[in-house]
Amino acid sequence: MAEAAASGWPEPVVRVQALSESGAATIPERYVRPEAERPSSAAATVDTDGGVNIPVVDLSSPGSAATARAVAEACREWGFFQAVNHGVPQALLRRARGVWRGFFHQPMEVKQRYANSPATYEGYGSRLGVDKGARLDWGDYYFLHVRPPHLLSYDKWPYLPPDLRETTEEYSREVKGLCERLMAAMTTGLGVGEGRLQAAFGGEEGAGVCVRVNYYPRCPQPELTLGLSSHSDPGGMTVLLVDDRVKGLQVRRANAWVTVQPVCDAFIVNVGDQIQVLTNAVYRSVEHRVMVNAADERLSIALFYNPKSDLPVAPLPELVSPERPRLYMPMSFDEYRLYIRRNGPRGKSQVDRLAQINKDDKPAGGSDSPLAVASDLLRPSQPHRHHRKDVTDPDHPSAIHEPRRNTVVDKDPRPPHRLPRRRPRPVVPEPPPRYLRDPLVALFPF
Ligand SMILES: O=C(O)CCC(=O)C(=O)O
Repeated sequence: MAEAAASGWPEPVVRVQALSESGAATIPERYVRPEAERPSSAAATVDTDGGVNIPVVDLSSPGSAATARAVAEACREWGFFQAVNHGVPQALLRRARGVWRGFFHQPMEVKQRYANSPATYEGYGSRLGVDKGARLDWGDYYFLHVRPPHLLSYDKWPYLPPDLRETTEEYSREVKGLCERLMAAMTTGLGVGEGRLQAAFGGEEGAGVCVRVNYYPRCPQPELTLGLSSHSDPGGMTVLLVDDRVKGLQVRRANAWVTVQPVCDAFIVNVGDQIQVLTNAVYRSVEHRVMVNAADERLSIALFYNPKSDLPVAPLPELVSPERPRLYMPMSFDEYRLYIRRNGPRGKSQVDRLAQINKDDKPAGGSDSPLAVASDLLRPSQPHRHHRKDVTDPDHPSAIHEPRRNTVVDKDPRPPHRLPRRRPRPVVPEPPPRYLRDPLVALFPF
């Protein structure tokens, strides 16, 4: 316990791989999901054997109008697609999978040298979030930063297997290049000026890159648990390399979960919350989750491509119109991550909640600065006073275009001359934003 407390976790960390290798026939209670969240629940599962799958997009001519159209359609309709002919060498994909499988197959004491803590999340981990007694996912992971350069620290990268660092570096460089090509295609597909999305990320140099390698050991009761709970990705875009042989990823489609059938050596690309905000919800981040199974372990490598963390992110003005009003306040990725960390992964409710807040009145104090919104949003365990509890339905975007509600003053039945006068508010200097004081936020594992 002393060891766990020193590492910053609220309780001793249990490696899922160790549970799996113990040979127990049942999983501990903490991994059992509530009935409605289980893979076996009544929510329909559409298996790809039935022919439904996320779109497949050929990137062999990444700069062409046809590619831009296909990428845009997939981002609008699904928020997900599989990219083939993406330009990242197959041999590198196999090496990347190989070195990381090699890492997880080392003896536990070797991996434990890289045990992570919630202070940075970098390293070998088995849980996301620090809520004591939280329900846990059936998976271990390795998280590391690649960009910006000041966050890269090779001593947090495993030095065994011997070619892991070099391979991971090459892999991240290549996939970052792919992200830049995808950003260009997404921008053309939106019909906005060249480079607009990339500029909103702080340019190619400003964008952040981090990698999470997910390792899902075999599970004796896969019908009761999840490898990764349902979530949308908070960052910009995710490029995921999955296991070719073992299925597991499920994508939300209306009220069903579509099990993705991986195409050999393709990447799975998905829109994150930041691109949803920038595009004023033209492109949509979509909930997904991971199933585990009893027969096979599974490994996936997620590269998260994020906006520069202190830039305000807001809908591009050219995507805002009277017919499609601005859905989101400006908020930096740092502020947003802090919000997520406080609230924990909750499907898609966070980004939809931001839209709701913008639709309602401005925060108390009359300011619509990002900090005012963020600090109001982030106040722990106090619902936003302007926020309706119901979240918008991600599958019915028109639901988020209702007219603004009237303010309390507008509803006052008395004639205008009898309205009480508002006293000017005293000017109180703002304290430094909480996210700047919180050592965890800049390093949350996305
Ligand atoms: O392992 C997978 O297929 C998905 C991983 C994922 O969603 C993530 O790392 O955010």
